[in-house]
Amino acid sequence: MHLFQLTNSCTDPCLGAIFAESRRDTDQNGISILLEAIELVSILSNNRLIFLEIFGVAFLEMRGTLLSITLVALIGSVLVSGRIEEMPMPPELQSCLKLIQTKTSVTDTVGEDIFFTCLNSFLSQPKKNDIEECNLSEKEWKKFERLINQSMIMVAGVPKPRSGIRTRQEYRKLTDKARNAFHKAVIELNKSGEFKLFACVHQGDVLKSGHNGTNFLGWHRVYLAMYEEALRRIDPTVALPYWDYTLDLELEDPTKSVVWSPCFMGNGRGKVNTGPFANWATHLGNLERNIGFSGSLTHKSNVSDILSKCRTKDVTYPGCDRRFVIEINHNPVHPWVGGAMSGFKSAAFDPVFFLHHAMVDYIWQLFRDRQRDVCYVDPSTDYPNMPGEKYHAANRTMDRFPMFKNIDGYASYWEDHWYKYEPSPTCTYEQDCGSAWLVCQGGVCIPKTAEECHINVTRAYTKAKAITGSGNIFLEKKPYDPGTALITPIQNNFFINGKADMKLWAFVPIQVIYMKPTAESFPVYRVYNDKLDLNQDFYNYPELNKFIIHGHLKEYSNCKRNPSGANQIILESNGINYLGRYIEYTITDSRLLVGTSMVYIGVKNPEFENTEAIISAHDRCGRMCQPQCLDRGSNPAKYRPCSGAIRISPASPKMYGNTLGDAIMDVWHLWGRDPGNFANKFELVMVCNNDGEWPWK
Ligand SMILES: [Cu+2]
Repeated sequence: MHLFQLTNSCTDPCLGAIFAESRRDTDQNGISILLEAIELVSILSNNRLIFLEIFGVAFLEMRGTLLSITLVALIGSVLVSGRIEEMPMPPELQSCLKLIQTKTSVTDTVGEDIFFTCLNSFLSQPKKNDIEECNLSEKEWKKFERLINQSMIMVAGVPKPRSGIRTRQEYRKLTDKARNAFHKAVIELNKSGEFKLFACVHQGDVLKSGHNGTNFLGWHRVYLAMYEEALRRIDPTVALPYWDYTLDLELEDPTKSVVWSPCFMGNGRGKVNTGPFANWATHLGNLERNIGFSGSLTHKSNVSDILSKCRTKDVTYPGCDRRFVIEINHNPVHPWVGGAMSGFKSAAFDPVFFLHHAMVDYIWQLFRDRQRDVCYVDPSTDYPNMPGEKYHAANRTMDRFPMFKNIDGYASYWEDHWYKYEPSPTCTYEQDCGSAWLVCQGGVCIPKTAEECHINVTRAYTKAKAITGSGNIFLEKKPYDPGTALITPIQNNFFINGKADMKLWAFVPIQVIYMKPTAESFPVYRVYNDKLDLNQDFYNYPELNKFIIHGHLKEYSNCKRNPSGANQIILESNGINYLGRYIEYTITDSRLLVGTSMVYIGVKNPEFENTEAIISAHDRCGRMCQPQCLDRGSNPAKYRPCSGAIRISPASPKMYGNTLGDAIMDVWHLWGRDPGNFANKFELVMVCNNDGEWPWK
């Protein structure tokens, strides 16, 4: 049943306005219910926000007979109790956010990174019905263990790879032939079912013992070496490439990188349907990505920060300063790729996972080389213990690799006998990047864009090199088009508890209120007496300046601004009592001091069981917005900071729609084609004001 709310915010009583609405809903059994608003009850109070609740007669149309069943007439007080309730932040998430808060602040660390780190460790906790896990049989796990044992030979107590040592190169440095061979091996691995086994290893206890601590580096090192060995059983010429995304950040828009083309990883947005891994699936459905909406790629400066340290304790979680922690630098790459990569339990189902982690391992290797050569520290024994943390203990058996202890991941035999790294490409004026896919510009290697995948890049490069001795000359950088970064909508996977179906979802309207970020100004001016006043941009009125909040929130270094003023606020819902994630964005106007916009965010439909979810929001620069909840009983409506965790029940009045269309119609009371007032009934508002305050107290 629908209830109707009217807002009367006029100073003059404007009670004449009567909105009625009639619509047809179809319930679960296919019985169509005609709801008609027949009466309007109004309350008037001076200069106050007034809600008029219209309650109708519901006619149940059944077998052709109209049966009048109910007349409900509830006259609400100013703000009736809604079906969305504020919840406290789940304690595990709260304590993680608190812990980080003591170590850093949102002026030093990008808020989204902090939230992502804590949210993922919270969502990775084993739950009672963990359908997100692979659920492999004992037989399959035995097979995996056999594969691992077959991967190595013990020589005088030292494990060595059966296929011998190899060299890992940057992904773009592979020749076309080598790259195709690598792709082919991954495809074969998938066909044999082994890829799935590997992807499923990155679940369960591994999420605890292989993340948020010292063992992160070692565990993933062993994991990658074994994965690489599995590829080499298929093709012994193959080595695992690393994806050096610091190169992609040299592009104005890293989402344009050739990595996201059919020549490399396939498309970066929506269902992966181009390239070598087209139409792949995860254990939960289609392989999907949404590159560039959330998170960030690690910048060269992050790498040099890490390399300024000598001891493992400074570069492993929790670390004294988060900037230097390799794991924390690695985290935002996951949501940057999005889709499967953004959930730790599904991440390894995207083949790019292994290239990302090879990069992480490469950075660690650079750190280890420096430890030995500059700091005189032995990296194989510099294993900090985390007091009170048993999963990361040096002598604990390594999860899924029982022949190793955690500390064995730090042993030097990996770099001595298993693999080496070819340094990431660099260039000079005379010497190009050594790859047809990289352009030398000002001594920096910049990747080509996805568009160039269609051109025979390699042939042109070889030709140019034959003539000039360097492939540099024909290489032009594409101008950055800031407009395009905003235009692709997000494809959600609509998974709830392992099943993808729109019918399982409901949509909650959320209001976003944003304030102008301090640094924005636009080249438009006021005119007086035929003269442009160049002192102040048109949108910056001095009388408004006092309202601008100078919070100096830390933002991503590669954060780009659109000269039109169009900005994006990205909202996310993550299930607490169900498994499901939904992302949506809204376009905001950063020319204005303050503005508002609306987002309809998907959550599990609460029809059968109350829905509990965490709603969070951030802008493209990674600055978090403050969730604010409606203060019940306030008049006019007041909002106060809250956790963003909400419980949604189907109780009256319903604050969500079963479809996006329903949700829009609930907010906007359309009279024919004319939009009516929107009912002021947002239970949750996201305030993005850059005030420098921590959103979670
Ligand atoms: Cu991992």
